[in-house]
Amino acid sequence: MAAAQGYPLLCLENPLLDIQARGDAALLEKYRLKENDAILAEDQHMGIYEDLLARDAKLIPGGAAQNTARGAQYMLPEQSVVYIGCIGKDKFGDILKKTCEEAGVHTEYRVDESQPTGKCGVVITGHNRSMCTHLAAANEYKIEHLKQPEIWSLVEKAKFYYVGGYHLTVCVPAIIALGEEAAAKNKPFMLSLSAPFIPQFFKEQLDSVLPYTDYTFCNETEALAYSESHQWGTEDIVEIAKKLAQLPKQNTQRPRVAIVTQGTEPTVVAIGSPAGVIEVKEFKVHEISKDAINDTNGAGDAFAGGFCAGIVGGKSLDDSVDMGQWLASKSIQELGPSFPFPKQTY
Ligand code: 26A
Repeated sequence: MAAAQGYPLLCLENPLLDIQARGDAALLEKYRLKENDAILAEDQHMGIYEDLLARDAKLIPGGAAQNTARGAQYMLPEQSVVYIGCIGKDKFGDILKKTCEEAGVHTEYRVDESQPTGKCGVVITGHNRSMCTHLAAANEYKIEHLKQPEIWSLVEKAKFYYVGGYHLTVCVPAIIALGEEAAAKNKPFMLSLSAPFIPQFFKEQLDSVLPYTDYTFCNETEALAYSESHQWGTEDIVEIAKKLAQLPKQNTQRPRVAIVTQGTEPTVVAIGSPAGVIEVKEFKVHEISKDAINDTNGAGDAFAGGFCAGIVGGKSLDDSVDMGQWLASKSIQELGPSFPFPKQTY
């Protein structure tokens, strides 16, 4: 049962189960994967899930924004986060629902009867991860599902929104509906660019939702892909962050904040202003020893989760970035996009 008062943070994207195993150059080569990337699976990739299972793959709840939702809830008071997306009627879907429940994230899944729950093959090589996603049921989320009265009432009750950019491959109208609601009521709307292929191949879709974003997250490769696809003629991360912060905005009551994470390099934050003056800040990451790293799958999602927890909790921008970096450092010490249990406090 949905809490009558709703949930402050509403997240939307693609619920996926990660099938994650250590791989090698031969496995990457077989499916023509880069060592650090995310792609949508085509017919020639469908064998990868069996190959990963043959390598003793672990089944780990994933889906980028679902990881962020669990991460934000990890640092917030109970009943703070609701997550929506589409799963199939199967065991994988049940695993996702249970994991969210255990993490205290309320889910409002649409259950598709015809397609299986989406899955993401994750090939770990060293500190890199290559992801190959078969969306299946996750691709069946439609605007009418969001507009169902019991779901839309949660949208109206929410005070903050986080959408994974990966959803731009699924249902742009749902993202825009959330963006409109956020802008009309001056509620913060946050979006991650998710992967280089989004600015490369879903450029129009991305550009149709960017005006709604108050907080825009990306990592350095996504920032570079955005700059390249928009022919900005720069590979300078600070310049790109500044230009992202300055892009047109629907809600003019808030400046846009563009946040670029860069692995172990400092996080660059550019804060726009109506007068066009851009402030840039850099934040060092929370260092941990290389030996303590388990895998980096989900590090960016964890950063966004900690950051969202800060913003939802009324913390300053600087504190929110620090919370993001804290949660990312915790997540990479776990297997996949997970967080330490018993719970650690910030
Ligand atoms: C549409 N695509 C490609 C995707 C994803 C995705 N989540 C949603 N949509 N491809 C990979 N992921 C998730 O990213 C997380 C790591 O950041 C994986 O499920 C993984 O948990």
